[in-house]
Amino acid sequence: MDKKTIIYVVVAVLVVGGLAAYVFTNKGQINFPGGEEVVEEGSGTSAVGEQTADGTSYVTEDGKVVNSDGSEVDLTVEPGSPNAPQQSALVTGDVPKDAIEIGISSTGITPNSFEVKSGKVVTLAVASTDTQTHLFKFTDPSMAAVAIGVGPGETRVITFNAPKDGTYDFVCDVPGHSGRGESGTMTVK
Ligand SMILES: [Cu+2]
Repeated sequence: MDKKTIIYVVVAVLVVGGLAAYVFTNKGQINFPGGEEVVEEGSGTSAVGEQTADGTSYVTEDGKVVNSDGSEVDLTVEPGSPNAPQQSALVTGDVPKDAIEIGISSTGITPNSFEVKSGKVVTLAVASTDTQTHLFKFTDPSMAAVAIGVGPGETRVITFNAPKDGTYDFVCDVPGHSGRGESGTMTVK
């Protein structure tokens, strides 16, 4: 090989090698359409926040309970309506670690009083601890949306921001149940 041929070979190797390196490096940077953010439905997290249990409303990073569109839940609307805090699916394993556990049976609601801080995220895990269906709800219209229905032995969860300071009575709304002692009071300070 003369000098000229050697130069051609060296240049050719550099060009091919450079091209290969370029293709190889860019392979890992291909942007797939719509691949910026993956939101798995029912996974407990979304762009707006995290669920305390499967099916509940979301809690934002700054501690606001919101719906999937990011708007704050309304505690005065019909329970189960789109703007209400949503009750969870049936809880079969552990309840969320910060939940206040409330058991309802024909002998009453346990505990029948608890205290929370105004504005703070409150998670109630309501269970029927006997063989009956129970319906936990607050009597004050300002808390009308916070309600949970549970069949025999079932547990469900609901999460909301505690209302303004005051005392809020709750009952089991199944006819005849509050009269036999299924009632209690939430104190907000
Ligand atoms: Cu009841």
